Amino acid sequence: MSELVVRTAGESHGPAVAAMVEGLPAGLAVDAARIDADLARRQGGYGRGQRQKIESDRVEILAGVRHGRTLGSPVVLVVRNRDVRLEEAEALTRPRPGHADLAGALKYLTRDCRDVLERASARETAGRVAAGALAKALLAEFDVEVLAYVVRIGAAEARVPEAVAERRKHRDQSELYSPDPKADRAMKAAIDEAREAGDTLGGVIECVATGLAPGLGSHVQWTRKLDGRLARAVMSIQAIKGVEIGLGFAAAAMRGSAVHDAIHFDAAKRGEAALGFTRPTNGAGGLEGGMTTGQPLLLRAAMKPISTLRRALASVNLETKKPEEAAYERSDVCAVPAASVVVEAAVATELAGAMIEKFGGDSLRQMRDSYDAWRRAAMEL
Ligand code: EPS
Repeated sequence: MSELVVRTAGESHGPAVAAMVEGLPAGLAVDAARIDADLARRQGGYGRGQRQKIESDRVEILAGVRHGRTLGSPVVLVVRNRDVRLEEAEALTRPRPGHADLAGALKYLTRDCRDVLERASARETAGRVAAGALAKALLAEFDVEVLAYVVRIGAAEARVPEAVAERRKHRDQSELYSPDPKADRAMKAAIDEAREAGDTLGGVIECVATGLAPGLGSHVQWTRKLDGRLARAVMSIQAIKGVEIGLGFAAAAMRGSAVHDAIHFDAAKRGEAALGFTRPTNGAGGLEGGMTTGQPLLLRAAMKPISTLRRALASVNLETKKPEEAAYERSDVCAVPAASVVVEAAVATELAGAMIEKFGGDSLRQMRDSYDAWRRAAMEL
């Protein structure tokens, strides 16, 4: 079975962040400018701190690509850091509640939390976003589009337009990466207030993927269920504390008749992703039995407020074991917009993996033939 594997490496203030992407078919066009555009978006968004004024993330492609196309061998992507000071940086001995500091120090038997926080830092997500751009390029070959945007910052909520194209248009013009221009002012105000109070703010990200063939993922083994795999990919993003698909938690308070999506058939829609099967609602968020239904995939992620607080919480000095305030390091006030770019990359990576598992071959040509053959057979059902 073909498999897509993405791994990252690198410390926040080390020389670079890297990603290795193994399992892409040969022949996929790789456009460094497209990767850089996502890297730039990840660096942006209202609420970011001083670090992003230092960095200017650009991808270097070190392996797996020739004449602008993948070779089928592992692709290695590198983003060099500018703020390199891993060796000189001071020890951090007053763990920040909410960061990986204390759990990591105890795990690795050290009093210097820096040994842990440098890798735990969300800087790592530059690697996931670079890899995700390749996944999006593969999905685009099959008319699959993945889009993530910010629907909540603190108490400020966005209204999500019906049309995905409208969501994209507004998101691309918004400093908050929100799909609702009317929400931006309240979101910005909430971030400004948190900043002034020496505090931080979280929010909610929504991700939609359209054009997915039905039957991606699998019901046969829990490790292969696509909902579980998406949840893992998104939950593992720094500061994400909740993931829901479709109605998610709201479904728990509703009756089955209001939750599940009736099935209809419309021969005029035979050529669409869902092969003519239509649903008046999408409470399932495009997944049933761990497989795609052909409806848009809809996922939401809850991000907690960043744990580095200028008005620090109580902590303990690991050297003295005496109470002291947690360390304060330069950080962001709100990184929900940036995290939305990471969610988009993580979802795209899982979906590209599911496509490769079902249709993959050594080359993109072979993958396309396999996809077309499956569609033809499904239409004959
Ligand atoms: C982070 C702290 C900040 C963030 C960083 C994540 O970095 P610094 O300590 O250098 O100011 O800016 O995120 C990034 C560097 C990035 O590129 O996303 C943390 O402690 O997790």
